[in-house]
Amino acid sequence: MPYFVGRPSVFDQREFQSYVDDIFALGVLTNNGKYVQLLEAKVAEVSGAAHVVALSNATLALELLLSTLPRHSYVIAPSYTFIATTTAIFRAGLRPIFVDVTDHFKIDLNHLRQILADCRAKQLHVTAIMPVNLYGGMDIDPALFELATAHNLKVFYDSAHTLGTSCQVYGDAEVFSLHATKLVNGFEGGLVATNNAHLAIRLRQLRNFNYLTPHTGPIKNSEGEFVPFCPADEEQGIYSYGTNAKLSEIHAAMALSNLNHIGELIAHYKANHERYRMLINQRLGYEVVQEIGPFTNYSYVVCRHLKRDAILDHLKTHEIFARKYFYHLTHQQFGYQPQVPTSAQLVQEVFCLPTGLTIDADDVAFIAEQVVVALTE
Ligand code: T4K
Repeated sequence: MPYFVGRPSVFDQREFQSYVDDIFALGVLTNNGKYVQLLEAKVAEVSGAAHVVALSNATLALELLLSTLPRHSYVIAPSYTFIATTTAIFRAGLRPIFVDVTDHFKIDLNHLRQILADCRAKQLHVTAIMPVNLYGGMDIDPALFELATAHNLKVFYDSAHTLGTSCQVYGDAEVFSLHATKLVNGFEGGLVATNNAHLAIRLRQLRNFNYLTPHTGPIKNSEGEFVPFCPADEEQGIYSYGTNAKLSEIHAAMALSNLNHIGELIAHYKANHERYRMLINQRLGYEVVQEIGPFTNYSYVVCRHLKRDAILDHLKTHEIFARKYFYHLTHQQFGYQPQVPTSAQLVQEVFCLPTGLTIDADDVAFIAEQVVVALTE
């Protein structure tokens, strides 16, 4: 049987089916229905966020979040990420500056300091840092926040991989993905988690064509000033252009039925991760399967080896479809040439092994054995 990295995890199909029956009985299929609201409340509970806004996918969630920044300003983000991160910056009308990452996939703070100094010297209008919490692990070095505060920058996290990793929201906002290949599968879907009420209301409008609805009414910002995006007389007015980034009820129901079991999900992924580490690293005597912690949801089994491509070729002969996440540095697709040597090395060496609810201990043993064979024969 073939083994895939992204085979969706569905915790309890019957629970999902009961939600689907309820949705049809209610007759509300989209536009902020019961299951979108239940999902937002559950994510708020799990992530510790005061406000959660559900959207149709994480790429649009990132784009709309970034669109709240001044147009044409600069955002500092890693190039070593999925193309969605960089695409969202451009589509929001912003300009990226690419920062290198460490061997542990976190922003290289020395490079970040250098970039900030350069930007200051050139008087570039930088408005945000967007760290990417890759592979289930969090990039939460206090020095990162100190730099952001010192330069008056927002910190917007691309946390597409990390729902369930932390029960606290870091930075100004975090964006989670509910794509079918993620730990919490909603077929598709994205979430913005934030403690900023104003930002949450803004995103609720943007996801719904920028309509002003009764519950988004006139509000004040943290300085107590009136925020002038609501026409004085009309609840149904449109502030300016928005888009349709709403999550449907079916997607929300799927995500909720999985999120209800987040503890069991993480336990399963963790057991797979630990077994892989034991069967590969201990056998070989060096680290192929990477440690992502201390804060992780174990959703990706990330490996690193100079012989990556040969390993993948061997695995394929046994119908094991490991993935190179990520193969291209995203800046290349937009014609940039930053100096990011560690990122350039990582894309040559990193690969991910199958995990998730469809992969059990016996599968892990078989796949691990093939990795060891590829490296020893
Ligand atoms: N930021 C970061 C850092 C991200 O990694 C992502 C997405 C985003 C932002 C944006 O999130 P979303 O807008 O997607 O919510 C996947 C996902 O499409 C994407 O969500 C994910 N990251 C990215 C890393 O990977 P592929 O290219 O792996 O998909 P695909 O179709 O090749 O599927 C992978 C494997 O999974 C296949 O070999 C078969 C298996 N599979 C997949 C699906 C969807 C199944 O067995 N069943 C399925 O339904 O993109």
